[in-house]
Amino acid sequence: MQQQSNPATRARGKNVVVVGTQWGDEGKGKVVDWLTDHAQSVVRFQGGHNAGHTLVIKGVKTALQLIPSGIMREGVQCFIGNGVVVDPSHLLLEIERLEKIGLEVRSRLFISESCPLILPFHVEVDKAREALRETSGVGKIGTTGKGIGPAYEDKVARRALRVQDLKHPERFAKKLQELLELHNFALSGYLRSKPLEFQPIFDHAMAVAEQLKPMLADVGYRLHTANREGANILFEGAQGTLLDIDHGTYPYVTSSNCVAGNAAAGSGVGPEQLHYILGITKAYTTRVGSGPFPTELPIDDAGTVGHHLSTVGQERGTVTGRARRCGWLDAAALKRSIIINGISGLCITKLDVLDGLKEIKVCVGYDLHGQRIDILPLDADDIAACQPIYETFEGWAGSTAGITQWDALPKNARAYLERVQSFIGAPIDMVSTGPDREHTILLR
Ligand code: 2SA
Ligand code: MG
Repeated sequence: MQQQSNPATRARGKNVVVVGTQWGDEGKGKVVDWLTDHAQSVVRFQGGHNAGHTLVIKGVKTALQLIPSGIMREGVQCFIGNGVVVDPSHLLLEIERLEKIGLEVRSRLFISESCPLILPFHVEVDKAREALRETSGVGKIGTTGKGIGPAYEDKVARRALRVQDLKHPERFAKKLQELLELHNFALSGYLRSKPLEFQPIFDHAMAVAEQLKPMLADVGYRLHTANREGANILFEGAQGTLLDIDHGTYPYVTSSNCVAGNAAAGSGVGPEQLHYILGITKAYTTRVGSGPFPTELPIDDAGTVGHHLSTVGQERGTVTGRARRCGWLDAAALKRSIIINGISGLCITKLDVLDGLKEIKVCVGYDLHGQRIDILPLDADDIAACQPIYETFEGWAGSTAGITQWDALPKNARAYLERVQSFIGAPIDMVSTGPDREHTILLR
């Protein structure tokens, strides 16, 4: 592979979409932050504060949940698109947290008026449903408990309170009353949880509204105008393709479309504005929450590969602190993601976590009820029944941590990446070899 400079990210007016190709936590935050060198606008288009994007800048770690990673760069404008569900209290807390570390946030954060709101009863419903699934034996989804699913349900049912309602106290009160009645009916009934009161929710929302109002904007139009004036836009995906509501391992998914196509619908620009789709892929696989995971390894026993990935990779949820499940890279699942997203190029992250392993395996297909298939099936029960078929590679002795040149990688690391690239049929354009901005190999 040749080291070059990336034309897709450097030309004026060229926009990049960054999406996770696995079950989230691929390292998107770091890559978005790195790419922001060439972008003037960064947009979130789906999900909510269930996302956790960890950035390490000059050794200092910052975790963002709702605000685009671009906020860490001075002068970059950040947008929360209509496809995002917004918990107004959380948003304010996150703004204040960033201001505490000296960042100017309010003058360069723009929030779409059309975002549905997450309100306290959504959180209660989310938690109560998970508890019910557990006691009834259906099994938990393993949600982050942030109210994401119930908020999207209200959106699709056309009864959600939206950010724009914050500007109209009377309208807000009326809609809130109706929505609260509906959810309290479920909470006090089959969900066997405590119903919530109107007044504290209303008063708190109105207090927060005063602070958020100056940041409300027509996001789609602003992006359109900025792009016409030459700005590069970066669309920052959250979660990952295999958690997508339509294309993921349903029902063990999140409630939004995480795929690249939604960057347009979720921010209010046309699909022709998505010029380059960068898929982020961890050099192995992780998943938090329940659901099938063909290449999963046990992580508890010291000396095993699973334990190595979990501990060396520091695989814990950014939002919930949950231990992530770990396993080998599943290239057959990756093949599916590449097709769904229309990936232009991949960035492989956390390669250095594989340093020191004797052998490295890659899943290149499955045995499903005696039949060989080479791409992830669509039905979660079929995925659960898949026996992975592996190719095995020799590991490498040296460290890849912090390497910035392709040729400086150990020979076996290069062979591993080249094989993955040829199997999935998409180019690897970047390799990340550590958490810091500088730990990056650029290949195109
Ligand atoms: P939800 O809360 O309704 O979106 O949960 C539904 C499923 O989606 C998964 N999910 C995630 N998976 C990976 N990373 C996520 N963000 C945090 C992180 C998660 C955390 O970056 O670490 O801290 O635990 C994320 N958000 C949602 C979730 O596990 C369910 O499987
Ligand atoms: Mg994360």
